[in-house]
Amino acid sequence: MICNSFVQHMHDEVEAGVITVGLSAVLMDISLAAVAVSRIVNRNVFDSLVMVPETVNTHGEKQHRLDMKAHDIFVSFLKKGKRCNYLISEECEDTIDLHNDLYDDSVYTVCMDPLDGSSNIDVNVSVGSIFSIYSQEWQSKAGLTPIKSGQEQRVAGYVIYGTSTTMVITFGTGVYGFTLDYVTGEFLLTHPNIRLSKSGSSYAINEGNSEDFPHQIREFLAFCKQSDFENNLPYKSRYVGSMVADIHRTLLQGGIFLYPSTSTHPKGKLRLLYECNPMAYIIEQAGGLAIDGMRPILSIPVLKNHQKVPFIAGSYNMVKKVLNLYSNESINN
Ligand code: P6P
Repeated sequence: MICNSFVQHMHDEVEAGVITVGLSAVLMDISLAAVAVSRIVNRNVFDSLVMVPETVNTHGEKQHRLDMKAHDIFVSFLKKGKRCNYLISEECEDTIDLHNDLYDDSVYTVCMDPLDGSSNIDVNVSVGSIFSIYSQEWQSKAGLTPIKSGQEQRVAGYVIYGTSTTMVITFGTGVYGFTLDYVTGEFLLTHPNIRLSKSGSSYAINEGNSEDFPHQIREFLAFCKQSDFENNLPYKSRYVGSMVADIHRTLLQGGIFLYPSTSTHPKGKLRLLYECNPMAYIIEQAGGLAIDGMRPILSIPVLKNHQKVPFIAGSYNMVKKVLNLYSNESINN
């Protein structure tokens, strides 16, 4: 079977008017950077013998050298591509200005987690890069129009560095998966139309935080664990602890992923701009739901770069059940 290449797919989307030349150029830069990151992640098993956490990121989390290396690789490719004007990265407190005057047709802002789940690298568990692209109007007087919500995303995607390197992406017309051919260095279209089943049979959550979960989440988990074989219960518990890996499994096999508020993370742990919004856009484009408990993730107002939100996403019927638990609560109060 001849698989369409990512490059060919970009040309097709530009010709179809789904994305602009500028957006396709930013995407090409991201895909080239992802090939480079894939190489250092897969080689890392040797480096990790000498790797020491050198700094902490904006959230006080130890930064492995690989976090920073991945960040630097994406910055380098986006800078050379001259199409990305602003970059919001998990690894940097402030917005990075890559502005140049070469192109003035639109202003592209990329929000990204260059290497999510990096604490799993040393134990050979899949990690990933997550990204979102916004094209904003440049108002010379007011400066860059701030991102209002995830509904403004033009493109969202992630790259999972696992047994194979796969890039999953949406432009708002469905969800596609491209797998890296290590011989040619090309991403090939391997998943032409990813659809999320309405129901699934697994749930992903860090149950170590169970005592701190909101009672709606505890109620939902009790439902998941019931012995009711006629209704496909109990569900299987599947948790990697690497968001990209947990979401990729949920997307392909169905199920639900939850990172609710806890005592250590009262607003949740996952970041809205470069983890929750892109994953929510992909999940919804594949036919699923993504909420913070009460609200669609994509509707949550963006207040700051590293804002955290509770995140519950996956198969429509399963997430809807959690939403109903929160909604009934608000009706009864
Ligand atoms: P916990 C990885 O550190 C990460 O940011 C996500 O990739 C993952 O879903 C989550 O944190 C895991 O957090 O508290 O379960 O270890």
